[in-house]
Amino acid sequence: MTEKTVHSSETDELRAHQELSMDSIQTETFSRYTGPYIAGRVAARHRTAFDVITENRKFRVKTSGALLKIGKIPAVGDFVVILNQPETGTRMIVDILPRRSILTRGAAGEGNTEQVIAANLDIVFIVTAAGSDFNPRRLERYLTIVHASGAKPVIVINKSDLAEDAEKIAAEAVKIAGKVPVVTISALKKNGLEELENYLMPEKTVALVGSSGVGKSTIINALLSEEVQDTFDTRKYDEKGRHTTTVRQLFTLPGGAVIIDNPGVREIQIGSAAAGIDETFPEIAEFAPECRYRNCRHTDEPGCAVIEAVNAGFIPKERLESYHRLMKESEFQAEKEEIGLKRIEKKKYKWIGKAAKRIHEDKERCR
Ligand SMILES: Nc1nc2c(ncn2[C@@H]2O[C@H](COP(=O)(O)OP(=O)(O)OP(=O)(O)O)[C@@H](O)[C@H]2O)c(=O)[nH]1
Ligand SMILES: [Mg+2]
Ligand SMILES: [Zn+2]
Repeated sequence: MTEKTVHSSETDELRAHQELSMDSIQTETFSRYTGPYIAGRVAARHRTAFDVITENRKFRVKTSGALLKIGKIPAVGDFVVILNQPETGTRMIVDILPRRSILTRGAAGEGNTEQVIAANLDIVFIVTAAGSDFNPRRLERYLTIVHASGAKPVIVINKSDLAEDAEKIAAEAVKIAGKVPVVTISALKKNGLEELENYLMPEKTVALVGSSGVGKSTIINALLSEEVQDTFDTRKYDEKGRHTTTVRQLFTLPGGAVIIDNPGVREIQIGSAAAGIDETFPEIAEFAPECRYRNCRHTDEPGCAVIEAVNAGFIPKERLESYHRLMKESEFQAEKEEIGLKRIEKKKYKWIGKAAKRIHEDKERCR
């Protein structure tokens, strides 16, 4: 049988800067597979197929029905196992190796499913631009989802060349950053890139997130010293991005780090990332143990140490307000998810009930 009949539509040569870098943990997990299997990493996701980079090729493949049935959908950054049997025309993803982190956000609009941004990240650059994009409240949202993901956030303030007061903006970011590093750069002028390189260690995976037009793809091009990603001139219009990057893409930097470019998003929902909220508001977490009630919500409870700290000027009022907003949002999301699950359960029982009735009727008829 020829290569053409294989179910993966493309057998590309690897795109520049997309060689596979498996980390040692994944290599070990994969070594349990013997037979016609190959390991790879998901470099891009298309509507129904995935680009997977393997040791020396890139394949466009689908996932097995069995994997879909159990609701396992590969994400960019996932290490996957491909069943590769060219002789029978089979080439598909049959397993996803355990993830060490997963970055998700709440879906915009009505749906109540979380959207996976990427998997197996070590560090996430939360990119903002000095100028009108800068917004501490939005940064808090990003910090929440990154803290909840298991990866470490770094706040990157890009376009320092455009702002006279880049220092002042950085100071604003530091105020809400807690222990999270804040780096100021200009990707266009290639200023401060060496500070980013501190985080781009071999075998580490870094993803860039942030609004459209803040310069994520420009940063990738600057780090690769090559125009691998399209960028779009925001200045010609209104400083707002044009959603230039539409597909998540993974690249390997010369030093061995893997970097993932993401499409910019208009608004960032935190989903049910409650786990990340405490870490995003360390000053609130610090006073909370002093509250009279253990499950104090810091709204109007007597003996609330957090409210006292706000009144005494230790915690800015906006921070507590933002905390409340995010808590409410994550609780709402959790509730929605629970209702969704219950509905599915209900449907399932209804179906089982119907099936049982049918069997019973069949039996009656056979008598
Ligand atoms: N002045 C200045 N412009 C920059 C800098 N970095 C990026 N830009 C410009 O900002 C515009 C948008 O950059 P992109 O890299 O396309 O932004 P993006 O974040 O990838 O946007 P999406 O793909 O839409 O999410 C381009 O015109 C870049 O040249 C910078 O440091 N300084
Ligand atoms: Mg882009
Ligand atoms: Zn309290």
